[in-house]
Amino acid sequence: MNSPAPTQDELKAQVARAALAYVEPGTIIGVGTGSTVNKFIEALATVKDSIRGAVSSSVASTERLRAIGVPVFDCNEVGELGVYIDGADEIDGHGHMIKGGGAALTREKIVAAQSRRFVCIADASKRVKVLGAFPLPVEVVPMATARVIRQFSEMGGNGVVRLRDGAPLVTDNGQHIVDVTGLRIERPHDFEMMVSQWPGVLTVGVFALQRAHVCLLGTPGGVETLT
Ligand code: ABF
Repeated sequence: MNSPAPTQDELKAQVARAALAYVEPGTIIGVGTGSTVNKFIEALATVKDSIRGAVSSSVASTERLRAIGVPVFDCNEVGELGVYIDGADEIDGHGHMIKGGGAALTREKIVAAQSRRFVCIADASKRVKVLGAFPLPVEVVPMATARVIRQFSEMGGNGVVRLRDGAPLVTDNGQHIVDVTGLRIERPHDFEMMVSQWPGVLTVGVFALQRAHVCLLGTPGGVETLT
């Protein structure tokens, strides 16, 4: 009798373990945010003494890293990192991603930019042909949210301010998140460059400039390595 198909949680754990192969001994690694990354941090605990430490992309990941005894460094204390391990909400065939479902997109993009190789870990549900089905997160200075929402509506997008407990979510950087539905992002690089220029936009959750160089995709048939 065939074994049952792996759950999404098992697929996440699968790719999280596979990502350990990209962790170079004696180095400081970049660590992202989200449930798949949480599985990676759990797996990292088994090799934590082999690395010097980590640079984290969120308060949440910092707490988890410290809980397993991994020293956490500030971006400004370290030079270029060898590898950045992070999840995604969507990833296309070129390594372009939508990120920010976990509201950590700004620090994720900063750490990714300081890393030589971005290894994305995701279950197969994240793989898309064209970005945009997932509501695009955009981190915005609060005074600019209404204007940014109007700009997205001019391109057919529908932006709403992300709430937590009935009030606007406040990010680790003290800003708000606008989630935009109704977009079909066929030219991610151009889209990222355009929206990043809008006054009040801190970070748009399209990662094309900081695309993934390697994607470890968890599938029922095992881990697919896409480069
Ligand atoms: C994080 O990973 C976010 O940018 C992205 O939203 C999230 C994906 O979350 P999960 O791994 O929980 O699906 O880097």
